[in-house]
Amino acid sequence: MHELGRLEDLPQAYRDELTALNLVPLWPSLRAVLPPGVPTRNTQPTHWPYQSLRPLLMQAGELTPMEKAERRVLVLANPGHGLENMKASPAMYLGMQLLLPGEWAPSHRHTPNAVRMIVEGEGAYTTVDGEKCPMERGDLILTPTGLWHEHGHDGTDPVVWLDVLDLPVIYYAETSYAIEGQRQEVKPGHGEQAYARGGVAPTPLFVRQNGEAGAGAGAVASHGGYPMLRYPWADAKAALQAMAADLPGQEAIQITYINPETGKDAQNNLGFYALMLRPGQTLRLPARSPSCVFHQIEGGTDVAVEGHTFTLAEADTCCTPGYTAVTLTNRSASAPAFVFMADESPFHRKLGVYENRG
Ligand code: 1HN
Repeated sequence: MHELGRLEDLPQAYRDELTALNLVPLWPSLRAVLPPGVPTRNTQPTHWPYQSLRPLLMQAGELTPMEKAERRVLVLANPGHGLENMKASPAMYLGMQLLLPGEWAPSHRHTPNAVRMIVEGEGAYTTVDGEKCPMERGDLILTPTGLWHEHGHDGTDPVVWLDVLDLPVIYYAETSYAIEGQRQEVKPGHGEQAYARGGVAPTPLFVRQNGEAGAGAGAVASHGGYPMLRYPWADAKAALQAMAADLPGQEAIQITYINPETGKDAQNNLGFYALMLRPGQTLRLPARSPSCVFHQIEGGTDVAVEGHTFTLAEADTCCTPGYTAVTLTNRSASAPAFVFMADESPFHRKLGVYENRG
């Protein structure tokens, strides 16, 4: 690719005239916005060890009462995007949130889509669109766009969870806003009960036709098209273990968190997955366009990317840029490792730019 003209090559008077009319010449910037072969990525491989951030999060619990925080969160910010921009990657926001016993995070709803991955503690719950979801280690709880949500804590010890939001892209599109609300009335019914067994779905007296979604027709709340809000870790782990036992020759033991009525990704813009690495296993993930986030649920994993190797201990989180292969190695020779993953695949597919380069 040959070099194009620079801004400095143009007479200052001409540049001033352009500026005065809100005009910009393309050619000095063309190569920057369309680099050859692979995009420029600001996302730096970044590791957030839980043991180093936890004391600071607990300190936030002493320094800042809930009334002054609303959501008491330390944001996991990627230095490549500028810490103040609160991005782990172009489309992903990550935060570690602390709720202390007896505290309550008031009800609101907003345009960004959120999920919580529960990291530590017992006794807290989040109520989403009237469904009370208990929070236990490893559970994934959805807060899809527009649904009311609030958090409470009836237990005795601090509860911490990882928030994953598509906030950067919703904010970029100038579509991010919130509405404050009243405490929700809890309604009966739990999606994780109605959809607890694979291959069968609730059917309110033959309302369901072949291939037609039935949720919302009475037996279970549809929550605006998101009938399953809580994905218990016990069930996800059991699915991974059953698959590993059933297919001893299969390399990748991975599940996708899906909407059980549509079979599609559980949420609009971000994809959520869990992986099991057999004892001692090394698994190479292909170079794909989306950035990824890895969070260690159980065990320990080495994450190798672009010459860095992050040693993930339990509750550690890291992120990797797109278009880059990632190699995961279970550090234990005797126990499996379980990793939660989030990525930008649904967003890339919607944009029509999703790539798997192998
Ligand atoms: C939010 O609503 C929560 O509800 C957590 O717990 C983090 C970050 C940005 C915007 C909204 C919550 C958030 C958030």
